[in-house]
Amino acid sequence: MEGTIKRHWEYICNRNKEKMKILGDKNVDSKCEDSENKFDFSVMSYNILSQDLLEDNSHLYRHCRRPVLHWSFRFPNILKEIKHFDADVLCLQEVQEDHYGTEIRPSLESLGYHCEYKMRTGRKPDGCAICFKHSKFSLLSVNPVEFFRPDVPLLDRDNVGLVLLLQPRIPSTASPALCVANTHLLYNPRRGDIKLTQLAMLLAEISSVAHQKDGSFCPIVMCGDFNSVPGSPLYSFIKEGKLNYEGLAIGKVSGQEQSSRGQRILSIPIWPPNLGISQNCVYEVQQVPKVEKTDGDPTQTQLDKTEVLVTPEKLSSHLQHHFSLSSVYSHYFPDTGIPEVTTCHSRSAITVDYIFYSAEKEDVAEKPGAEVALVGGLKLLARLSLLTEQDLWTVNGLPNENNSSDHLPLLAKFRLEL
Ligand code: KL2
Repeated sequence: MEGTIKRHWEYICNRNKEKMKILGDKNVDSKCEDSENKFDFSVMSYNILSQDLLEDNSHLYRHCRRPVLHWSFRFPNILKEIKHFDADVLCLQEVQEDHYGTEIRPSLESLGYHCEYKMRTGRKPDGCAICFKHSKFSLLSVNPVEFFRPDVPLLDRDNVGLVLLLQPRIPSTASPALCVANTHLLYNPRRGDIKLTQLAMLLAEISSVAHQKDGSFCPIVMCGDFNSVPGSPLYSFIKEGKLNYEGLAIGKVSGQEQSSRGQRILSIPIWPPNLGISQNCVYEVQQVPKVEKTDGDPTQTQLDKTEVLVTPEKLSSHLQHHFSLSSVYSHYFPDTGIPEVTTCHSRSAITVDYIFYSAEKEDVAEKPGAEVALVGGLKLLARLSLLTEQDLWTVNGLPNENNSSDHLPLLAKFRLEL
């Protein structure tokens, strides 16, 4: 019998417990640990492998026993997994529209989820869904992002993102909102130029959605299949908040492929000005800021929202973003250095899926020089361990009898301290 493969919860020890205690002594009493002052929630990111894509790329699944590839076999397994892990927020990719309407959405609704969906543009009828437990959150806004732009020749691909603003349901305490983003970036390993631009568009939308009245950002969780590997320039850009892409070959951006022979290097800038997104990954607004009346408070002269003044673009090969994002996973097993994998089929076994989050300040390493804005922080409490490629081949790779996608679900438990 084909075995199931054990994944366990890794509880993240709090390196800063002592620091927290001191803070706690000063600011709050021991009630710090009480439920009134924190909001815990869990997030799953899962590429569920759309049946159309499975059939279009059937050469990737020749190692699989035929019956495990049928949707009628796969969906009950996927649903069982979702039900078992019972995450408060689901970020699903490769959600096929017909299956979403007839099975996925109704099933998730009966499990207590509210579901939002953004279908890819063009002919491929799959997309990204974000579903959340009614009991944990209410919906503040739904913000779909289309990466296809008829006026920007570079952006001729049909990938999408979805950004929700959620209000944690907390009795009698004010809580900031939570911004949850989900995406599935372009697969094509050679087109790092498009992938980076898609990412910049998602970050711009997150900036605009997560932006709060006081100029800071609410806590952010950004999930998805980024079709980029750990340590790649695209990945480093997310984590570091900056990237100098001078001289970088477009096929090197995502790290999926080794050879960059004969490849173009990224142009400077990567995307044209008419996209309306700055090199800092925020929306540009083609207007001068309103200067406050003469008696105005000087701090009020800042621009509304995340709008920035359009200055003549310096031809600089530097990208930035304003968030300080950490990855739930560390991508290598600490004892052996063996890579974790999130997807495994006959062509590759790599990490391409991530849960990024805005970590609370104590968790963030000092980043001198980085222009990081004030972002609401989350504490990572736990994650569901990933597996090695070798682990997965002991159960015949993916999909198999029990794991019905070619990706594994990623899961994290977070705490929002109030
Ligand atoms: O890598 V993925 O699988 O995140 O699991 O994202 C894409 C690929 C997904 C959506 O485009 O379809 C898969 N070779 C391998 N996989 C492909 C190919 C391809 N040529 N085209 C699409 N996908």
